[in-house]
Amino acid sequence: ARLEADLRQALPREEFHLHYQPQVTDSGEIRGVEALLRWQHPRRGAVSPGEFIPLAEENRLIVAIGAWVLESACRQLAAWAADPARRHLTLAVNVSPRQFREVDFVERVVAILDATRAPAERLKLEVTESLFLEERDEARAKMLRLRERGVRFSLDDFGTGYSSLSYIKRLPLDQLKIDQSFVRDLLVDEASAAIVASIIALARSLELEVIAEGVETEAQRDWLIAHECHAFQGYLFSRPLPLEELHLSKAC
Ligand code: G
Ligand code: G
Ligand code: MN
Ligand code: NA
Repeated sequence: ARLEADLRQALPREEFHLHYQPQVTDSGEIRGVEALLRWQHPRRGAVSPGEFIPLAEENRLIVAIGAWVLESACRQLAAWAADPARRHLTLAVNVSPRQFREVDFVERVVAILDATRAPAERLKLEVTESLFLEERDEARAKMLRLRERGVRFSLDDFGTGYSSLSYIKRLPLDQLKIDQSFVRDLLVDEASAAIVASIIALARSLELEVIAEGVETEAQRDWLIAHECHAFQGYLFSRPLPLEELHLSKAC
């Protein structure tokens, strides 16, 4: 309850900030970054989003927090668009189901794109399979409207949910993001390796991009390359970092 009261104050007190984690290719080229929310609590210090996002979802604070994240990210995207060394970068933003299901979610995103003049085609919204457990046709309709405006979609934590493959085929997705739990166990667990290989094959057959998250070792990266996954995110390349510490222009 205490944490919840503090969370209500966090936006007006400007205690949130974003970290950014690079998304790289085989050759080490940075294609984009994922924005990850951080809360610097005045007494507790850094509180993990794994702890406060579920709380924010329960009490709907996620709607205001999510709008702040989107607006901050889009401002960054607009700044990069004006910089020849960075204008190619995509920016991935996590959107929680609760936030996405708001009736005016599409209008909010469009208003933020208009206000910040961020290039919509470089904005990638990360949604999870849980979004499609209920009201899936509404969710799909919203995705289609945003896609018309140029926004891209990535299916985050893929493989951990229950989405039916026939439904996924009907969604306007651009990318599948292989969940880090499978990547972690790739070399020690045959079932995880088989799941990762299937996701890569599924992405190819649906003509979607595929990215592996949570890549921590060269051996994991090499296995992924051998199985035709060529985009990665993880500690092997970089931790999520504050903007000032990101080195976006050079390969890592
Ligand atoms: O960055 P970290 O690994 O601690 O993130 C933990 C969880 O919080 C992840 O599931 C991540 O998707 C989620 N998360 C991080 N930033 C955001 C955000 O801006 N919005 C939402 N909805 N979830 C986020
Ligand atoms: O759910 P989502 O995929 O948005 O969450 C991403 C989370 O994974 C972030 O909290 C981020 O800090 C974390 N993360 C990023 N790279 C790695 C990694 O290589 N290993 C581990 N264990 N976590 C990672
Ligand atoms: Mn994510
Ligand atoms: Na994920």
